[in-house]
This record gives sequence, C-alpha cells and structure tokens, in this order.
Amino acid sequence: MTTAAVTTTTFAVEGMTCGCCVGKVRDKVGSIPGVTAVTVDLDGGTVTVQGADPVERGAVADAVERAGFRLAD
Ligand SMILES: [Cu+2]
Repeated sequence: MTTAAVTTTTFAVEGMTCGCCVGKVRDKVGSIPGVTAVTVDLDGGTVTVQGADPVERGAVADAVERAGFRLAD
C-alpha cells in the first residue's frame, strides 16, 4: 500500500516587509523541485513548505536568498 505522505516544514525568514516580499519568496521557494505548496506568513516571518519528501533546509535557504532574503538561524 502506498500512502501519499505530505511533509510540511516551516522556516523562519528574515527581512520580509510587504506583500511583494511574500510573492518573491513564494515564487522562488515554489520552484524548488519536489515542493508542492508554499505558504508565506508575513506577520510571523515564516515560510511553510510542503512536499512529498522533506525539503532540505539548504535548498530553501538558497531559494530564499535568490528572492533577496535569508533564513533566520
Ligand atoms: Cu516587499
């Protein structure tokens, strides 16, 4: 039997200030292979990534940096 497991991981992002920041982060993180859904919380400063397999922090960090931000430590 195969179960369609979904893994959800939340990362803290520094520097997002408005809706355009949210859009940039969502676009870049959403383009990571294997990512099926991205939720960005501007007030909380987090990005929540959903995929069939756990998404590596390094891949998310790269994508967030390409969007112009960085993950909080
Ligand atoms: Cu912005």
